[in-house]
Amino acid sequence: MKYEHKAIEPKWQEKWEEAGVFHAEGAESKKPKYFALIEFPYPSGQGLHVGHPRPYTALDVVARKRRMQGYNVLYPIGWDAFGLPAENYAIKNHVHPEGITRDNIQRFSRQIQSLGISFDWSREISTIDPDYYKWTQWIFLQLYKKGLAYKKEMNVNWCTSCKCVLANEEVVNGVCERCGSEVVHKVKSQWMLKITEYAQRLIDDLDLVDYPDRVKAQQKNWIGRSTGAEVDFDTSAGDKLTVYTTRPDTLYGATYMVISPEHPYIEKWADKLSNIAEVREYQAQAARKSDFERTEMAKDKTGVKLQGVTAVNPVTGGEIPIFISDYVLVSYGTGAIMAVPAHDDRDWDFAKKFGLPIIEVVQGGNVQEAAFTDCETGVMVNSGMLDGLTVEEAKKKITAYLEEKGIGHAKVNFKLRDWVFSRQRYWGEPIPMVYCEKCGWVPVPESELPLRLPEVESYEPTDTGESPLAKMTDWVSTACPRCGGPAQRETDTMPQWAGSSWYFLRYMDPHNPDALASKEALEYWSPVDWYNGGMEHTTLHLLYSRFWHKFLYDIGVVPTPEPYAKRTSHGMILGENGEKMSKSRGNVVNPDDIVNEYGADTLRLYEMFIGDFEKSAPWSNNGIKGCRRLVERYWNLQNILCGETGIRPQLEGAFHRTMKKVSEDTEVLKFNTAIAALMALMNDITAQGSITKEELRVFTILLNPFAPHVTEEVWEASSLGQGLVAQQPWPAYDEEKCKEDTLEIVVQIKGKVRARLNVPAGISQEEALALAKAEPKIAEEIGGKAIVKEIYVPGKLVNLVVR
Ligand code: ANZ
Ligand code: ZN
Repeated sequence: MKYEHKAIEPKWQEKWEEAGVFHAEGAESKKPKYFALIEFPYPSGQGLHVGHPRPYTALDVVARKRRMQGYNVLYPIGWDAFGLPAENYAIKNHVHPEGITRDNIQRFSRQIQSLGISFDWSREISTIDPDYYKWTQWIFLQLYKKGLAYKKEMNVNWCTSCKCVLANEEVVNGVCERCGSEVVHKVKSQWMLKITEYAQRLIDDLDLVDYPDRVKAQQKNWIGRSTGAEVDFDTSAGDKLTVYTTRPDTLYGATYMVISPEHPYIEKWADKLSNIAEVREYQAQAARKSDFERTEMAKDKTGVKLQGVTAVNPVTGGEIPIFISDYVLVSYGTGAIMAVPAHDDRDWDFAKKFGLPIIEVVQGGNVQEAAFTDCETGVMVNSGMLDGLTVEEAKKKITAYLEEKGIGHAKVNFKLRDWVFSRQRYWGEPIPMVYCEKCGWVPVPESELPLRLPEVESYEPTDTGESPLAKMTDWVSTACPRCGGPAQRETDTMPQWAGSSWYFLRYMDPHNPDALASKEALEYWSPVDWYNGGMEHTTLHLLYSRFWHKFLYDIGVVPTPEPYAKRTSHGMILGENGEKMSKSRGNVVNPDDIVNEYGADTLRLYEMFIGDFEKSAPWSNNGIKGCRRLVERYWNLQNILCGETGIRPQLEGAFHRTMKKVSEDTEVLKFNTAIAALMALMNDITAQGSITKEELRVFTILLNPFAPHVTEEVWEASSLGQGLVAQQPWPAYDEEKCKEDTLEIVVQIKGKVRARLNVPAGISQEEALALAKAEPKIAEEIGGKAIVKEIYVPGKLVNLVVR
């Protein structure tokens, strides 16, 4: 019998689908549930990439194993199908983005199906289906009703190439996360979602979930909670200028103030400022820079002193100057700071450049560090009532003082900003809002959802930043749902992150016309038990979807405060040369070619064997061949079936150890070592020259989650049992039988017994000598002495002769 993957693989894929073995049972199931989730793909024009199957296969191994362990498993697939690439392609080629997207979905489906992933295809969803986005729009309306969606003139990030607004999370190192183009500021009226209202809970509830530390840390960092105080400074203009500081203890050292170039007081004070022209010129310069340029990149501080308005330090009573400088951002704190050049680097640089006084107010200890941690060691000096106090004490005392005087109060601040939720593009969910001159913004009635995307002639984004939908006058003009008068539809659409913020809920009950999912389904399936996805989504998708989920929890739609009980992340698969796979580098491996030449089982094994799951790993054709050999060796076991029964004593230990290893390693992302254990067991079996039916049966079940097709074929051909391998119970190992056979060896020094060691039975001479020398008692005896002779009597004795 020859191993023919091309015949075997499609055969079993069809059988599984026919029998519906991977279809999850409904919420009425009596089994315990298990919900395994991968990030649903964007169906790009490039098709599947060898990077995609890595997480899919990993959770497929888990999902298949869970079914064998008796769980009702939900392992679904769908499409995150709105998005710019299809829209850009459509514009260029004058076709409809939906057509292209549907074609891409078909291609992706076929490719994924060829891998034998046990997805429940009966629950497939797509964010572009009106039946789906009806509920995306519904969630938006609930947010609106609770005051968590609002429209506001905003200084927003504008991608010069995508011609649309970006959320802060989409600006990475100062450029567009998607296309790498320059990001500038633009003032636009935007729909915003109040994610900031959930900032504290998004931090606190990380305690409820099992996420890698690096993911938790990145989320906390992004949310950026800090504690300090707001302090009011009197100004000669009569207005109070309020600052946010994390170091109120340093107030005596505040020798000048800085406000951001966009601070509203500049307009207010315009006629008091003798150098207003210079100030305006500086404002214009700053507007052309991104936040990134203004903060991370600005080594050389710039600014203009306001001539005509000064401030008063509230504790020293001293008059201090006010500057505008672009290192102070309008969007953080109050957009104004008290500058303490002795203890803040940025203020120090600025003070040096502008010749401003520097007063030290903390001595000893690392003050810079104290700004970021709460462990403070310094002592206050030159600080009046605070002198002699530690930083910690001084913070408390000054805050109490400010509160008592009514000129300040303790304050918690977050770096997190509200989520800019509108895009001036066609290919997204229409925002279901109508503007009426009389009534203002009015929501589209829920009974009219979905609000469908109309067909348009041209998808071209406009340079003015208006959505292409704005040109569709007959769609835009409508009647006000409240007063019936003439009104206009919102023409911006939702960002790509909308549909993916709740998709996992739809899988629980994908065809429900009356709710995003039924109460029963939500109760039964929530939360997702294991979610694997990319690190790049930590501050985007993962944060956004946690926010939506918390909101849905608050309004009683979902039963748990957190959507995902456990999150893991995979590393990338690189090209053979160790570089990121890309067309331009010519190092792309197409999974179709691998499936064609070696088979899906080999590809799956290789994806899991390639290295530490959490790290990136370069593709290797030799590695693929090694995995193909494992499949063939397994296939050939059928030829050495013998008449004996059960697991033979000489293999019992090896079998139980492998069962344990595969069971345990697949729970902790060590898929590679699980496969290595199967390879080792294969060696033990072939060394016997034969295999019993029971041995082949157990081996087949253990290998099945990794290589599902070939195992089904061997199971059937060798009549190893009833039904499908996929329906067998997962083998239980016996802890007692996992124990390795050990021997006692005697360790002598110059012929005298000095220690006895328990070692594995099959130990080699090198290992025995190394273990003997590492034994503490022996190591001590040897001390610095030279070993002149080493004798090893296999399985019995080590003798070391020292001088
Ligand atoms: C006085 C001071 C003294 C400060 C000192 C720091 C150290 P985090 O920790 O990131 O929250 N700041 C406040 N608002 C700002 C803005 N809009 N743009 C730029 N910087 C701003 O940072 C808070 C600190 O950053 C605040 O505390 C303020 O400087 C500055 F030894 O006030 B500090
Ligand atoms: Zn109206």
